[in-house]
Amino acid sequence: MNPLIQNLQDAKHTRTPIRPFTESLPSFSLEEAYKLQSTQLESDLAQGEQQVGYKMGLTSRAKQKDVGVEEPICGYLLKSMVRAQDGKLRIGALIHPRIEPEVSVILKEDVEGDIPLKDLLPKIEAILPAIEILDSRFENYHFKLPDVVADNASASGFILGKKDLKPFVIDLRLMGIFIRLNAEVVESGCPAAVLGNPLQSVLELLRLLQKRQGGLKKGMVVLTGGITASIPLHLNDAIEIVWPTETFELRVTP
Ligand code: OOG
Ligand code: MG
Repeated sequence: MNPLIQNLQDAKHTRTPIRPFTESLPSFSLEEAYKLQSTQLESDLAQGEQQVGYKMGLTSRAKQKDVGVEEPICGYLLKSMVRAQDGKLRIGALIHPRIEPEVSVILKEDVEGDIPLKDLLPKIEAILPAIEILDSRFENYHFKLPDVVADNASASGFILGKKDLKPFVIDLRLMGIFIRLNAEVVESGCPAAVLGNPLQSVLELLRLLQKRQGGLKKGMVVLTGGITASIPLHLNDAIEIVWPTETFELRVTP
């Protein structure tokens, strides 16, 4: 196995974060990083995993400032990353998890290429509020662009909401949200923070995938990127993420 992939897997399984690759390999490039990401996806699939979609990352200023990286990236989502909305956020197997509110888009048809928004709209099955659970395999979330791409954009898990926002698509950009952590409001924002409109993030993903002769398949989920800065999780934290249409209430457990 590629030694960098081995390092990432060891970090995950031993819950011990590692130093960014670019520290010892300054020439490690974004292109190599995406190749490494594809190799990991292939090996996950070979081990019986199923790909359920893609995630976009670093699509808002808040998130770019979070980690000091200024360009959108993508990663893949596996079936094993799906978490039920059962009121619990289990972090026992994770290194240093964080969560962030996102808009997710579910597709009802295959779609690919550099297309305008009006061509994407009829291919959307649903738009659901979502929570992404991040768990960088790098110490303190310190990394450069190629590191985080090789680490599948810090992907660890996600929870999908229940109420379709598609009927509100005109106002999607303005659907304000806030986050309460242990009864205190710690973040607020609206989906416009993501590239002006989170649906633009899907178009950006399609352009990124086109470079690798790929596209999106019917039924796939796209996480469009964190709307606010992410929130580090600690045992017993009580978290509420409030959307106009639904509230996620979560307790952090082992
Ligand atoms: C990188 C992943 C970024 C987002 O939504 O911007 C991301 C990180 O913050 O560790 O998922
Ligand atoms: Mg995210």
